[in-house]
Amino acid sequence: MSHGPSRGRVLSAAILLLSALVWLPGTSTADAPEDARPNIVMILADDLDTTSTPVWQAMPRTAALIRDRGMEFTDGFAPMPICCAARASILTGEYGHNTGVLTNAGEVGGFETFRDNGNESHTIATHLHDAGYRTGMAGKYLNGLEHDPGHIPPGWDDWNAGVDNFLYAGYNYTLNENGTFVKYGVAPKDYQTDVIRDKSVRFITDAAASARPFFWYTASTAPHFPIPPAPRHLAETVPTAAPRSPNYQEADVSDKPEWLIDTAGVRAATIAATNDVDYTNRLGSLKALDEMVAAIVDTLAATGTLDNTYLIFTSDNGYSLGAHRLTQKMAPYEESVRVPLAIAGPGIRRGTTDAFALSVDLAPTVLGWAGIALPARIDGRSLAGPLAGDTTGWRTDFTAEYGGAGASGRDGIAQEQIPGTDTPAIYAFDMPSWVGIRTERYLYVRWYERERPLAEREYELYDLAADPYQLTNLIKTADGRAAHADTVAALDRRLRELTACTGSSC
Ligand SMILES: [Ca+2]
Ligand SMILES: [Ca+2]
Repeated sequence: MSHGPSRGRVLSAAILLLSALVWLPGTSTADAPEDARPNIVMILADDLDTTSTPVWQAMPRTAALIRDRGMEFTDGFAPMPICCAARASILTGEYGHNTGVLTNAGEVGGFETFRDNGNESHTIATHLHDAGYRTGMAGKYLNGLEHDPGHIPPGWDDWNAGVDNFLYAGYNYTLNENGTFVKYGVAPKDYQTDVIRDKSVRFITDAAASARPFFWYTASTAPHFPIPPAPRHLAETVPTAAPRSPNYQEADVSDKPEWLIDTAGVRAATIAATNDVDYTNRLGSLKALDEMVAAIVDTLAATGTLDNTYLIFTSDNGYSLGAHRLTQKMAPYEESVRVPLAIAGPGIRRGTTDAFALSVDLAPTVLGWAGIALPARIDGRSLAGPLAGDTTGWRTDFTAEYGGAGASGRDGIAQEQIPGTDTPAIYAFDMPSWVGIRTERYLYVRWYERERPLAEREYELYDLAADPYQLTNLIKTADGRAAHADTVAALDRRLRELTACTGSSC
């Protein structure tokens, strides 16, 4: 037995209307309001520098859809300028000296160190998930996940992490898709950034249809070596020489620390042979990344969620395209530590700011948007002030740290090369550990932090007002040290504070 559906609907509507008229506001639990908390999409590039690479020209859609709709941080920094350490800080809002992750592998690096130190219990994902967010990711998690490819950290509802280093090649990689290993091949449709794009579109489409707010973390390895351009972009990717800035293949490195002096020749030869090819590939691979950003924004718009979604575009760390005879990252110099950062979303001003924004600030910013009280252990601070145009009392310095195992070590960047390329020559590109402090005027660095006793370390000081390309270390000589003794003493004091900081003391 049944009655007519239209009659049923009329009856339901009448009951709802009656309820609204009779019930007092706030007494109804039968019809819970939709969760109005904002959605958050974090788009991470890999090794995308902003010092030498013209990021926004290379990514015009990202410029139009995120930068021009929001705030660009012209002083965005990665204080732990290597993939795993940087990502650890993004996920937790903590410095490397607190996550215990200062490089990609070894006792102070890698996924296993991150997990074994207990960091996975308090990430951006667990905080949001515990607060009711639907969370998901696709792409690169942390270097070393290949050692436990079945691992799915807490806090993620939708997990699509690369579990081998073929991810960097763009093809032939395997993703752990919520517990199922899915192998991708070499067809154009398998191109990594496009696969991650499609997973982004699917997650956002599904999540937008549910009542819960969502957090999506997308981490293609573009433009990290050696990902090629997508097949459709190969023809238009013409050989392009990397920019020759004043510090490109720095002629006189006698002011630099010992490891750089010792390896300057082989480094310069490598850059001469590979740098422009690398740069060309990087620009080509950014095209698909740019299209992914557009696809994400299109999907947000199509699902009616764009106006209530925060979009973050940034990179884990920068990259040296021949500056100081360096390739890769890890260095305390501008090319390694500067990253692009643009954020758009509800209430955010349009424009630019030169407030120092750090990767440790992303987690507290996101938690703030979600209305989650900041845990005391978080070292970064919410960017809400600068995003609203208010930089009153904002930080004027920060510490940076790297914990690699030095030129002869097997830790560091070698661990993130694709299988078959981990030759001894590549280990030579690693560098010793360091800690540094960056103020608005100075960069002060202490080298060999983990390799040598304090009395045997080496130091650098650059006056960025006079020497923005960091060509002259002011304290290489005894005369220089005497002339800058007061400056060094003050920076050294502050460095000691910051390298031991935790929570609000950062
Ligand atoms: Ca990276
Ligand atoms: Ca020099």
